[in-house]
Amino acid sequence: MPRIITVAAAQLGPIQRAESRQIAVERMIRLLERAHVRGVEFVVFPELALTTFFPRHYLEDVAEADHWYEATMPSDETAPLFAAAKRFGIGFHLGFAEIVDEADETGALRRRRFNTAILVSGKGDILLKYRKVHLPGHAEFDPRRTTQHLEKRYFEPGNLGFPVIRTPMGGLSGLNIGMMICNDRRWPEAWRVLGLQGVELVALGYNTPSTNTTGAGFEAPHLRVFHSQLSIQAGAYQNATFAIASAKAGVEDGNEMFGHSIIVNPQGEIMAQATSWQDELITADCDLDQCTLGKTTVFAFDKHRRPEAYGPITAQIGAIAPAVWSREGQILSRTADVASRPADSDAD
Ligand code: CDT
Repeated sequence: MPRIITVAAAQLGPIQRAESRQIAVERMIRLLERAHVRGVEFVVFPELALTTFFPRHYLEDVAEADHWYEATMPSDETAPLFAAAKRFGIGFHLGFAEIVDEADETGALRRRRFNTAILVSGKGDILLKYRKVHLPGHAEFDPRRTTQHLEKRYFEPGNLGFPVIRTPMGGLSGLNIGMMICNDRRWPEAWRVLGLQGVELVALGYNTPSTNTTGAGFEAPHLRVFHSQLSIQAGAYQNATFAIASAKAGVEDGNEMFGHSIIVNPQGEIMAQATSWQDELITADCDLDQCTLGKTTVFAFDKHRRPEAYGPITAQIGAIAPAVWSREGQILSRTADVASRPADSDAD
């Protein structure tokens, strides 16, 4: 029996700062209706799908931003989305800002804020939660930037690792689904941690500006799309998994985001791609048995991985300068840390 699941990326056009969650949820329900007509069983919505990408807005007091976060899920405002998905029997991945009173690593109970995504079954059950690990941007107002990117101000790094769950979805009795959020897709470490749990389908949402907003130099917009897709295609191929990447697109609060949502197969090929900057549903039939070739041959991890050679991946953060060659054949001592960088350096 082939293991085929019909999936969709539900790209969202811009959600302006003044727009309510209710409007965003209504738009998502319209996309679910279209998904239902097309026989879709699993839908991926973008990162921070319920609001504008608010980390572009600086607020002196972080608590002033609390209205952009969700304290419960589902809430009164998001319950209609859950109800619609349940009515159609469609599972979904949803990104949102989470606020919670939770103990930290020291045991202290405090208010915490995360950039979060949940995986919801076609019956409306929350199956898995992920909190974004790689937070780009900066924590303080940066006057050099054309647009702020204050994820480090508004969120803590995720504390749930990169989880994968085996779950029924659509007509399948079990498949391995993992999650990541936006900037995570650029980090091979994130993909590999999912790969090491046998992931077959990676769900990820993103909000990526079309232009480099750091003020640090020119970056061609087409290359920013290329880098996004390069990362997703490489991650899918190197871990023999499908990936559904769903964007927020278009001009939001005066800032353009590039869309280009894609669905990728385990060979790294793009199966479907969004072509608008609006709400758009792209779909693909994913035969999960296509994961088997990569997982049992070139990326049979149990046969070929050499973790004894990968120590620096987890032992260090920044790059360390290599030993220096000399004509006398002596290896001179290592020099300074080449990763020296401003404490609050940007990523976007
Ligand atoms: N939301 C998010 O993580 N955006 C970042 C912007 C950096 S652009 C190089 C991203 O990685 O897409």
